[in-house]
Amino acid sequence: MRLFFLIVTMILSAPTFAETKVIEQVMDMNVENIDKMYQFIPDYVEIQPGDKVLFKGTVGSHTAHSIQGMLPDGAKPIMISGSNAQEVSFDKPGVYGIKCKVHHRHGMVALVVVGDPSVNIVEARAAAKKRVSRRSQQKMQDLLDKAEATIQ
Ligand SMILES: [Cu+2]
Repeated sequence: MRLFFLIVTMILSAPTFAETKVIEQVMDMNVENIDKMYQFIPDYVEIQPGDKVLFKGTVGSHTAHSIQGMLPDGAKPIMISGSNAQEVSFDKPGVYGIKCKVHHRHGMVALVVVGDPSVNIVEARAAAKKRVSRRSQQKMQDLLDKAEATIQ
């Protein structure tokens, strides 16, 4: 019984640690449709300000770059290339559009939602229409719809 209370006390007093989610860049040459060949998996994550995303597999011609206009004001653009694993901290709330510079024309885009997406979702949607390639457009708008649905 004493041990039980000790454990409960430990759990209750544990500080809440920032979370790290993983986004992996995947290339699958066995699919028939080129739009499924290059992907960020998952292509949508929700985190809280202060949490991190570990970008894995940004090697070869893969990159992970912010899409211009698709990040909150004052946030540092993401620019990763030639790194097997790189962690990025997301401190400012809002939505962050991410693309692989080489394969975004085959739908290689992702969306990171940090806390409240309403901060910049209208601006991000407008920027996506201009900055996201034609073949990634529907996918990015779907990801933005998903983020928008979480707004209370
Ligand atoms: Cu790529």
